[in-house]
Amino acid sequence: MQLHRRVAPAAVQGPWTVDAIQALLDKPLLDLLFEAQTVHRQHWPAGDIELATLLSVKTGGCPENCGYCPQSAEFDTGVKAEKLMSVQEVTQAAQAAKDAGATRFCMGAAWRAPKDRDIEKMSELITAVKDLGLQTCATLGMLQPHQAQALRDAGLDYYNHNLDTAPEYYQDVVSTRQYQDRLDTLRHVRDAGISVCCGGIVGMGETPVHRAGLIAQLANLNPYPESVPINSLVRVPGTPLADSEPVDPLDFVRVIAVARITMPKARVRLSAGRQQMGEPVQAMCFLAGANSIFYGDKLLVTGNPDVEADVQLLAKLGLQGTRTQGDEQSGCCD
Ligand code: SAM
Ligand code: DTB
Ligand code: SF4
Repeated sequence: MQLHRRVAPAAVQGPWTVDAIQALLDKPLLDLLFEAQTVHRQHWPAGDIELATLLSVKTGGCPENCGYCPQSAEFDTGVKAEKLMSVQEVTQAAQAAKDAGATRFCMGAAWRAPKDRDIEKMSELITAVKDLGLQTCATLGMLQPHQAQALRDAGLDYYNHNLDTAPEYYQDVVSTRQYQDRLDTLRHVRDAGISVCCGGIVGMGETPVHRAGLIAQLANLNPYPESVPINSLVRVPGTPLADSEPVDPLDFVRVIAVARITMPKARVRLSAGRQQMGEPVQAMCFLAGANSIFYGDKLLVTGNPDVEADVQLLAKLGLQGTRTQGDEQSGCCD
């Protein structure tokens, strides 16, 4: 007969080996959830959730070939290339997001790497959104150091640039750039004094070791990201990954839990894929330590639960949109 024993949370510190992360992923699920929730409550107020709204400000026609992405010009997904949105259009969307309760507004552009004139136009958008009293985030592809500095000067709070998977699986997913390109941009963003939003995707045919490898990369960034979006692949017809095996929801929950344990002060965001998840799985993700969601009827080009459904879900779970300006309450990433 097995004796009952107390499950103490592991000491939370890096650097993390892939093996140590794999061992966390392999724990009995309820032990893992208990540990993640314990770490969560040591670092974050219970019941607090960040609501971040996304807007695709420049859609489609991207020259990269990321196998998951409906916006690549290489794949026939029905997404049409559009021009960069105007300041007025973006401000209107940002004000609506704020009125609905969002505190962070993230602007996405389907670029491989913006040109300097794109940075100038993005700077106008960022300043306009910041002036509404929202936290600003942008995801525009690879940046050079002077471009990161210009975005910071315009008022950019966060830059989203995902590592997406483990280094050894990356070339199976995208061949038009290298993992090191991603790491270089993350360094430029950090050096410019912009907070880092960096995560990945689960469900692209990766193995559990690749999942551990992704978390190790994220947790060993020094410092680790202030925001960690964990996406469940949205399988878009026409993309090379459209027929990927759907991820077991409990395995997705495990990834959230391990992100929470290894990056205790990060906002761990339950990101793409919520529409396919259902309320019980989302509730388990929050139990595992997720404390942020994308909030609004659309992600970039695919759907997201509508605002009414999310308001109801949060009420059922006793979660409240954060009223603070973000992560400063806990002083992220010692
Ligand atoms: N073009 C920029 C780049 O790739 O860095 C920014 C936009 S890109 C759409 C931002 C992130 O969205 C990707 O890194 C990926 O993690 C996520 N993403 C894109 N398509 C997705 C999908 N079908 N399912 C889940 N996440 C996705
Ligand atoms: C992130 O990690 N997920 C968001 C955001 N950062 C930019 C994007 C999800 C995209 C899902 C598919 C789409 O709508 O294009
Ligand atoms: Fe382009 Fe970004 Fe989509 Fe890759 S993920 S194809 S870089 S928009």
